[in-house]
Amino acid sequence: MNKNHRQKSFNNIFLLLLHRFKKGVVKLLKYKIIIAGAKDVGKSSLIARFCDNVFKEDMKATIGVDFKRKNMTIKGAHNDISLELHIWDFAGEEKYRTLFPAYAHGASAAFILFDTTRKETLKDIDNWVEIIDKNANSNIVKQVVATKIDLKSDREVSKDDAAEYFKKYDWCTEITSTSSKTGENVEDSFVLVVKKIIKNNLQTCKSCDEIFNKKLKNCQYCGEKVEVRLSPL
Ligand SMILES: Nc1nc2c(ncn2[C@@H]2O[C@H](COP(=O)(O)OP(=O)(O)O)[C@@H](O)[C@H]2O)c(=O)[nH]1
Ligand SMILES: [Mg+2]
Repeated sequence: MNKNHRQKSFNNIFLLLLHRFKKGVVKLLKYKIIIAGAKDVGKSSLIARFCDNVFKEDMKATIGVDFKRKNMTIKGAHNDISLELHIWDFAGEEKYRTLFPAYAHGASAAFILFDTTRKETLKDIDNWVEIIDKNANSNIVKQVVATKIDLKSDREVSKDDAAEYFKKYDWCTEITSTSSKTGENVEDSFVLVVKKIIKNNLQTCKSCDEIFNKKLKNCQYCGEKVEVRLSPL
């Protein structure tokens, strides 16, 4: 064995050990999530509650586009699955509408918000769904969120009204209801959506248990051919 060969074998053994050592340890996968909905429905407040666990009565209006990062770990069947979420906030104002397509581009999930205290905010949703369907990944997760449920006496849209309005969308099987003020159901809504992102985008290798992109036909870690796609959850 010459020096080069020895070095190569050493490198391979090192990589193998590194891979063994890393098994079961989380990998960071990055996904873009957008928050859509009319002005003042509570987009920025939902992000602030989820990312920083804060709520402001006098939340400043978003100008153009804003962006936050948040790491999240979901317990999978074999591994913990760690994700870095890139959460994009948007000003719901008409004057920024030309930016919508670029905003939706490359997103893996969209939260689509309406305000339970203002019936007219439902109408904006149809506009958003059209923009998202035209510009985002075809397997994007779309999640309708009913906001501000702490304002019980101001409520204009009941659960039944919302279910009736959204039944035209076959993807809309469940609507989540949140309060960014109390924090009710905020984290759970993100967990729900992130699990759907995982199901849509990732698979587990039956041979080495590693998690990798669903589009691949062979495991990117051990090379095993994919016969049946296994969900990481
Ligand atoms: N009571 C209550 N107020 C909320 C809630 N979410 C947002 N708000 C208020 O609604 C207003 C608009 O919220 P904001 O997040 O700026 O809406 P955006 O324009 O969609 O980003 C602000 O005054 C917030 O404090 C909520 O869950 N409960
Ligand atoms: Mg905002």
